[in-house]
Amino acid sequence: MAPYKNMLLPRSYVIGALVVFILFIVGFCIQNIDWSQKVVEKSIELENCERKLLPYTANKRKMGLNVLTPWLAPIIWDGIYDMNILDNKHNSTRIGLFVFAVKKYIRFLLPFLESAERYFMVGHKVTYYVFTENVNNVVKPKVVDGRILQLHNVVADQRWQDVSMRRMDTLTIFTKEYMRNEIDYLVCADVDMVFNDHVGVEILGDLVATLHPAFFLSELKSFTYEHRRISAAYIPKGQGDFYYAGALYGGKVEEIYKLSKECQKGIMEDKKKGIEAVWQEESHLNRYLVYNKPTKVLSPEYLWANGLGIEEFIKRKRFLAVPKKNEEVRN
Ligand code: 4GW
Ligand code: MN
Repeated sequence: MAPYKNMLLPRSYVIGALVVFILFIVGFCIQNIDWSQKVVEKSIELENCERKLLPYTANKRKMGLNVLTPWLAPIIWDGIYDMNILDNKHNSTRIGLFVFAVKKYIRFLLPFLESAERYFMVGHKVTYYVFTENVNNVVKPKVVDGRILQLHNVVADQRWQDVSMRRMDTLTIFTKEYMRNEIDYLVCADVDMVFNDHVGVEILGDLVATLHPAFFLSELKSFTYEHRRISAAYIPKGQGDFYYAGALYGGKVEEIYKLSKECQKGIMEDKKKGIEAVWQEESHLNRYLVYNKPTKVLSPEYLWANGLGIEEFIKRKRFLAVPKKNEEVRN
């Protein structure tokens, strides 16, 4: 055995030297590759793609254009799902749509509901949960068979910020028990919107949030999170993934119960201190979603406002803000 052992030593030297030599050559080649040229080539390659590569900023592709979050939740863009499969999967799913139309915002309700009849969860079991301060004044739309319109009374708060935030309190109450017997998923929306294209069961998930149209191409540092430590909505600088909108989110009833309970708790804690988060319940929602990651994220196709975001990437404007004049809506 001894002679073999002696022979192995020089052979491993030779192999070692070879490896070093190869690494040297590879290193030399890599050094000579023009990486910026590679990016250009990739862009040309992708020229015929529907969503082109954005110019690189700090060498990072814009997060909002991805189809997966870093924690592997899908980001829903047109074309990434198969409607037939999903419609079949959800053939007995019951879906709720929660909306507030208080004071002057009652004017948005009819167009909102009529457009929902046309585009929202068509062919599925839908219950509308409408909250207003005077249910007798509501002009009801014609609702297709299998869909239910429920009108509920709610206090009309004086300050608009409180009207908007009251949605969290109301959600807590209704998702705790009442809604559990009636629906599987709940979608919560602003009323100053119209459905403008298909919005179906592809948006359903345990916990679903929507990318805010003004921030889906922005860097983390420009998100308008609540950064004051004193607020319950506080998000430390450098933390967070996306800036989500308060105008559309949803999930399983149990998940919306947990979400609204936590946000409502934060709103009340702030009130006791005499403060209010910078974007009211949207700030609390964003904080919740930093620590409870959504299982599905909706692209801004599902929440668009003309003139607010960069349109280049938006193929379908499915849920569209209705332009409003201050004097028409201010209470
Ligand atoms: C300013 O005078 C107001 S009034 C701001 C909100 C107001 C308001 C909001 C209201 O008087 N009645 C009302 O039902 N809301 C609800 O809160 C409604 O569902 C509305 O879509 C939601 C959020 O308010 P917003 O749509 O005005 O918020 P942004 O401007 O962020 O879309
Ligand atoms: Mn709105």
